[in-house]
Amino acid sequence: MKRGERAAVARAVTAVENDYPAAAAIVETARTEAGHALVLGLTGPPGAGKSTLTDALVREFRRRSKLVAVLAVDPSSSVTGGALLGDRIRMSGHATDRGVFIRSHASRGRADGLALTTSRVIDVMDAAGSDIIIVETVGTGQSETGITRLADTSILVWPPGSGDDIQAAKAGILETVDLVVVNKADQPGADAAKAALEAAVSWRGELVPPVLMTVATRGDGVGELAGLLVDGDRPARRSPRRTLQGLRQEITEAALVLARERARHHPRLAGLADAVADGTAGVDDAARQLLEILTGGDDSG
Ligand SMILES: Nc1nc2c(ncn2[C@@H]2O[C@H](COP(=O)(O)OP(=O)(O)OP(=O)(O)O)[C@@H](O)[C@H]2O)c(=O)[nH]1
Ligand SMILES: [Mg+2]
Repeated sequence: MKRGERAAVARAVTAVENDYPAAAAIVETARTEAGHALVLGLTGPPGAGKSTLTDALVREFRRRSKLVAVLAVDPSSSVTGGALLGDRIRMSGHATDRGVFIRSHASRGRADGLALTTSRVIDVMDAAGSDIIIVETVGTGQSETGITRLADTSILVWPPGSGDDIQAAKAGILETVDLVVVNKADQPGADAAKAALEAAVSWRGELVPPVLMTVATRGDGVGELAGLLVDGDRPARRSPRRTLQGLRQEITEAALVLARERARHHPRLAGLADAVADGTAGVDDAARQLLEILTGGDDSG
């Protein structure tokens, strides 16, 4: 997986998605190795052109010799739905490109449309050496903003002619998104949609996201978008992904110190050590018991 061998990465993702026994070790390794990739989150209403834009972006990133992974998150839990999402991207000719890794998976009913497994799969793709990971999710409402927490840069893809829905998005994704793309700019109402979206985010002051126009089917505007994403200045705020990575590491280290400290002075330690010596308890078992006491906050001994 760490060497980016496709079959191994695919197996690792499957293991993590299905919570196979190997998953815990894979997740642990992936977490330790992850942190290099730029994670892009694409979200927006159904049919806005997210998959088409993803496909066009992949082409742009490949021209820049980036290793790309795509994760299409299916909001339904249906297996066929997930497979279809993947097929839609796979059909477009990246299938034989060794520099592109494509997966789709179901979000298994999580309210924010992003399962815990999504973040784990991102870690696996990151650990496998991806330079850029594109995550596609459907949705614009308040409950759909999970992507902005998972991604370094989140992008809202919007089609012309759905002006009324902008009000709904205003209370959700438009509060946090880093970039807005009016796709299908070849269709009527694109300029009006751009203006409406610009108005809807204008209150964000210094953090107003740029609003771009693309025609994903033709690749128009996609080079500019790709350039902004990888070459341009990073958003002013710290990358949430990197922050999360740093936090995890800090917590792991702090927890280790804390556990060692507490265990050393715990009144139950001697008793458990005796039980292990007697053979009435296994080391694993005794350790788990003590950990349960420590994490349960039960210091009574
Ligand atoms: N005219 C035009 N059609 C487009 C453009 N981009 C995408 N489409 C078409 O719009 C339809 C939906 O595109 P998708 O990329 O599947 O949209 P999506 O947002 O991924 O859809 P879901 O994943 O189902 O939510 C397809 O028929 C595309 O060919 C565009 O820029 N212009
Ligand atoms: Mg799609």
